[in-house]
Amino acid sequence: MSISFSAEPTTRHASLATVPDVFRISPIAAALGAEVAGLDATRPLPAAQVLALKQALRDRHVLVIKQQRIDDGQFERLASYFGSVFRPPANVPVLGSDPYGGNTPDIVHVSNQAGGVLGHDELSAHADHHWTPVPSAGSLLYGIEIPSEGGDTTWYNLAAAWDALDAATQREIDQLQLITYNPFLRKLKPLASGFPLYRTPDIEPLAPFEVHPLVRTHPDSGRRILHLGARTEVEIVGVEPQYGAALIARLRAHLLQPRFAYTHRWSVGDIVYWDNQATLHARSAFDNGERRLLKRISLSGSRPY
Ligand SMILES: O=C(O)CCC(=O)C(=O)O
Ligand SMILES: [Fe+2]
Repeated sequence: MSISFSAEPTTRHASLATVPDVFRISPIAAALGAEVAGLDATRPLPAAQVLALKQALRDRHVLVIKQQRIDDGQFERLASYFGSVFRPPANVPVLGSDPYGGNTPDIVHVSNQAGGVLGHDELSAHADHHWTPVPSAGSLLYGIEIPSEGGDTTWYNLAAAWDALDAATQREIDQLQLITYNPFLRKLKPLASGFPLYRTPDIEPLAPFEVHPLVRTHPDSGRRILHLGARTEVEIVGVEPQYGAALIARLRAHLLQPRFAYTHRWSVGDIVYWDNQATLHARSAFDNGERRLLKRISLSGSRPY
């Protein structure tokens, strides 16, 4: 797929201040991802560009929009072409909630600096707001300060992970219901044993929680998606705990394979827009002596089915 709106050659090595004047979307040579050049988010987007971006997101799940320099209002306008800002229920804490519940800023500063969230440690693969009643459709991260090494973000293609399962496993899990417990609630109620990967009967369930299908249907493409985070506390509804824990461990080992992944090395000015319904993302650690700042907007979604 290559979508181009002009026969002009792409401007290469443009400085951050100049955006190449040819809009182009090119797939990245990986299991997911496409690079977007020639988009100018300082201005309203032409209809053809918005439609091309939506189609590319559906097909490639992750869009890397290069060479942007925008203010918060322009960032919010860009995000609003794709939906409204995600707002959690007041009793469901999420990233950036203050203090863990209610009041979540529309733009969250993901940074190891004062006022930022998520520090500098590695983050395991997750989908933003997976544990809420109506999870987020997608998120946008805008890279402003980037360390010289580390802090790379890896996305995993959960549609490809489902497709690659053997037919017997697909049949086994197709109708299962999953609870993904809220890790921000777990932080408020820590266990001596740390963060469990599977809730067993000896652990009191965190509330509120929501039941969603383990295999969801993508609302735009209709594709089946293995809707499971890498390390979040989960429970399959109505199955024997030992069986459930073993099945989840097997599915996690499957979906975290490099063949389903794309790792992004950030440049200042990148905006990555990804589909939380079809992907997980993880981050590598970086040196806390270096600065890292990305601004994030999450978009509201719909109930998984
Ligand atoms: O820091 C990153 O690269 C990703 C952080 C993250 O998980 C998020 O912003 O949703
Ligand atoms: Fe995230």
